[in-house]
Amino acid sequence: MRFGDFWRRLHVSVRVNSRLSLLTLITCSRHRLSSSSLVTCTRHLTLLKKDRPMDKSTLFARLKTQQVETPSWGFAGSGTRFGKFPQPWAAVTLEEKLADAGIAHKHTGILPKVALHIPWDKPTPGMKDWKGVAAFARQHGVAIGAINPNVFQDADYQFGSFCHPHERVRAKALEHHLECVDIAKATDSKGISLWYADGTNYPGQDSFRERRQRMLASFQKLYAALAPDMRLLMEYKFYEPAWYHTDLADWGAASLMCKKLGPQATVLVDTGHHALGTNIEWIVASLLDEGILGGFHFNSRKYGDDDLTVGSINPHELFLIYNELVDAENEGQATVAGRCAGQIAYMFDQCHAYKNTIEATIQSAVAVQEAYAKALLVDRAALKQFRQNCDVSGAEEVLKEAYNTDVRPMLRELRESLGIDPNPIAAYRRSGYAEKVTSERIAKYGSKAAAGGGFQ
Ligand SMILES: [Mn+2]
Repeated sequence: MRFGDFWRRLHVSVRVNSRLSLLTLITCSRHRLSSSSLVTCTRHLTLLKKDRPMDKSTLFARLKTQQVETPSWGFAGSGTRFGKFPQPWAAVTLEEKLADAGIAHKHTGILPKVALHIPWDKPTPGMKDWKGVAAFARQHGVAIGAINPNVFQDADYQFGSFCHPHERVRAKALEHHLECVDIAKATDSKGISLWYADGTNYPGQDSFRERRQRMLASFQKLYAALAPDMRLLMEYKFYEPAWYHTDLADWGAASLMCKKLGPQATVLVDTGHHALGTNIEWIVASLLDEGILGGFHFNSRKYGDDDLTVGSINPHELFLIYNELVDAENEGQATVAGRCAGQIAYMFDQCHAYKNTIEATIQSAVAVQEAYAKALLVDRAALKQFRQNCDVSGAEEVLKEAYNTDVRPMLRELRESLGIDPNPIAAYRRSGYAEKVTSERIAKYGSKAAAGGGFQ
């Protein structure tokens, strides 16, 4: 290190520590804190300067438990509601999607499962059947995750699926769901992930209550077909494609439905499915407290259900969501929230119309690792003490300290300990996989690979 650099760093260090000391002293004196609070203030200051609240081996052990499912459709071509764009590297067949998912897992170590979408995904002739699909996935180092029924594209579903006024359409939707349960059994998947486009577009179009009752009756038949170790992951979304009302619009509607069904029915939070400004971390905390949070679809959004790369728009929100999850995880088996947090199915749900699909998936994996690592670094004892003392700025500073920690060196070390390149994107680019599959797929499909994707 050059002498000038040393003094610049020292100056920054002194300035930062002085500012924090001053803030803490002001906070402590303003609120006339008790001696125990002062101890906490001092401890917090000490933590800011030295060790983190969690020791390294515990931290690494926790980080090694993190797993997220990738969506098969995230490796396919994509576009917008206005058009689909050629992406010559995009996977078309299920074989190609699973192979790509295996590569994303190889470079990150945290993406061991792939969620399927039926009927977008189907066994290729070489796979023969669904057991063959699971075997093929295993050859690529991944397993089959949640099975997603699709009851929003067939013309029969124009006016709904489980909520449709006609019994014939509801029966058709149920039959498709039951087929998905069979696929889950054949592929050793434990989750049926549900999203409905059901809703109305104009006042008076249909009866809200009758639609709700039709939906519940259909769910009850589906629930009865589940294996004992399977779960329903019920997603909600407040609008789109229906513009007047949506039958499962929010976490309250989904929770009420799940409570009527039983413990195998849980709510899935898709981070892109809320009105702008909604406090998602509060929803997460509430669902944890009820023991009914079953899964996540992570993605980023700026305006609507944008399905952008995780962490690209508001990484602080992602951190605050993970902060609630870690808080519950730390309670272990002792509480409803702790038990709930231990069983959550984490998934991405995003489309990549403008990026290389595998690179965007790797970026998402890194984003959730960073958010989880930062949440693990929150000094929960200090946070509790500040909260107890109604010390608002003190509590906020605890979160800021964790959020502003550069966890990238720690994650690079974690990856090296797992035998993974510390920089996954660079390693993926060096591997030549993108060039290889691009030339293979152009040869197979032409330069305009078929685009898939959709809303979910
Ligand atoms: Mn989703």
